[in-house]
Amino acid sequence: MYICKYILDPLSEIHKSGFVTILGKPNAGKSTLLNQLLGQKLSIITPRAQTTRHRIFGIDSGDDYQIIYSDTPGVIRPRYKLHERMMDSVGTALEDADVLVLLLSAYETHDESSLMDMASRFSGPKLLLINKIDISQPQEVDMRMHMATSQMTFHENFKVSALKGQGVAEVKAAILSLLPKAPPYFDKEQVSDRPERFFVSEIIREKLFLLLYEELPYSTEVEVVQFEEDEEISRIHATIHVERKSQKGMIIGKGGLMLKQIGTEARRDIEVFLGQKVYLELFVKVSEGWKDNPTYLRGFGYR
Ligand SMILES: Nc1nc2c(ncn2[C@@H]2O[C@H](COP(=O)(O)OP(=O)(O)OP(=O)(O)O)[C@@H](O)[C@H]2O)c(=O)[nH]1
Ligand SMILES: [Mg+2]
Repeated sequence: MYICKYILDPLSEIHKSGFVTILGKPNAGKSTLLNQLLGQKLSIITPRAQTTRHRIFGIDSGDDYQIIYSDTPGVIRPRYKLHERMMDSVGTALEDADVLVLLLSAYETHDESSLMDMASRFSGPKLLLINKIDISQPQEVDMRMHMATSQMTFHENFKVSALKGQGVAEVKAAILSLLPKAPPYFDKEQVSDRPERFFVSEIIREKLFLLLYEELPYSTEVEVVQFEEDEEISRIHATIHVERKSQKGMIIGKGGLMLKQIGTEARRDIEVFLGQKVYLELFVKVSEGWKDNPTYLRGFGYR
């Protein structure tokens, strides 16, 4: 997505705005960091890798600033067209960025060579965050920091716990100091570029990732097919797409129990998100091989 940057107006003399991309491997804590920076739950979070599949704007506005964060999918080597689309969205988020936040987990180890290559190609200011310090050995944290700083130059380095919020205020202060002078790009009340129905589908997907076993969540996609809001209640119909027929029964579960649990837990969170009562109906549909099918992927919002 190309974002047209505003022509400066007199306001921009005192107002700062910019795009900040959070980059890292799956599970590093990018979505946790975004939510912590925003002070609200926008992105879904699960202990499983590859939870985030889309670039998501999280917008933090103050009187004289607007920070537009991009949460991004974790950097992986693509195995399906789905992954290719996910990595394309990471590439675009890097192209648009004024500031890059590179988030490395001190707790897990990955092959980070492609991630470090991407980060080193970014020519703007970079912040290095070593995350999960609450559960990591100090030597491990220092080693990760040394490994990254020996490969490229960062404007500033931080040791953080995105989960506990440790060090996050300092990161925001550093971001504010690096933002260019510009007027706001979005309405100051806006928290994301995505509509409510996108977050509704994400909440359902979060429950699939939390409740389903092994590789099954990776075969699922959620599509909100009907979303009607009135003053009293939101009526939502969503389809859970699976790749193969055999997976359909596993999602529905014995006596429909699994689907019921997914629905109950999702509805509870959607009610909190929308601030009103929700009637949620879930269907399961086989969309053979959707992860490698451009038509399905387009329909699910992967461009
Ligand atoms: N202990 C601890 N756990 C964390 C911290 N940050 C994130 N986590 C946990 O790490 C897991 C992954 O967090 P996410 O925020 O979903 O990670 P992500 O980088 O967005 O992952 P993908 O979307 O898969 O790329 C979750 O179980 C989080 O609760 C942290 O600072 N400390
Ligand atoms: Mg994420």
